Amino acid sequence: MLTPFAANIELLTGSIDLPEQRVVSRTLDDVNGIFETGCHGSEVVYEVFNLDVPEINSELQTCTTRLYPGRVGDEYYMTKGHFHEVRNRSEIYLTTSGVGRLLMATSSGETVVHEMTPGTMNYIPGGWAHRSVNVGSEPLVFFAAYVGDAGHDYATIEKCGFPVRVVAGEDGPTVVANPRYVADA
Ligand code: S6P
Ligand code: ZN
Repeated sequence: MLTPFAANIELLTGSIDLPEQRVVSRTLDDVNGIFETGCHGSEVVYEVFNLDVPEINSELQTCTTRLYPGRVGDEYYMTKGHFHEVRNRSEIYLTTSGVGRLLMATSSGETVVHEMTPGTMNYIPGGWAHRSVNVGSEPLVFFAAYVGDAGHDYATIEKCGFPVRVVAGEDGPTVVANPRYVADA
């Protein structure tokens, strides 16, 4: 049985005050291939601060994501995106800073896009792949909690892409179809 724990999260940055955290940092090199155009370099696109607990379905994994502002071509910086390996595992996000879009898609291509602003709680039901996009000029920061044994399937998104992209249009962030998307047959 786990011992209860508490953490203090800096809402503007997503920093967590516990030493026992696992930090994942993704650079432009790491996310090359997710944008229409290639991207290279050691610039950090986003960081995830994870408070790991046992990967069992009676516990909840928690973490914060700090997604920096920036663009590759006309696309905003975004996360790689994933399905949960155990497909029916759900997740909630709570945005604490910045402005973004949460792209969600099923394996057959049904798509929902929701806004992320400070105070927004996004519920991601099981079966929906998810990717966050920073459409603002400050870091997009959000807290996430998800079922302990969910796991991450990145390969399907790497193979199929997402049905939509978010690009900088004349009137601001615009959701457009991704012609290179293929449904996961
Ligand atoms: C985990 C949750 C988030 C993402 C993070 C980075 O299930 O959805 O913590 O891991 O936002 O995105 P990605 O797609 O690189 O894991
Ligand atoms: Zn997830």
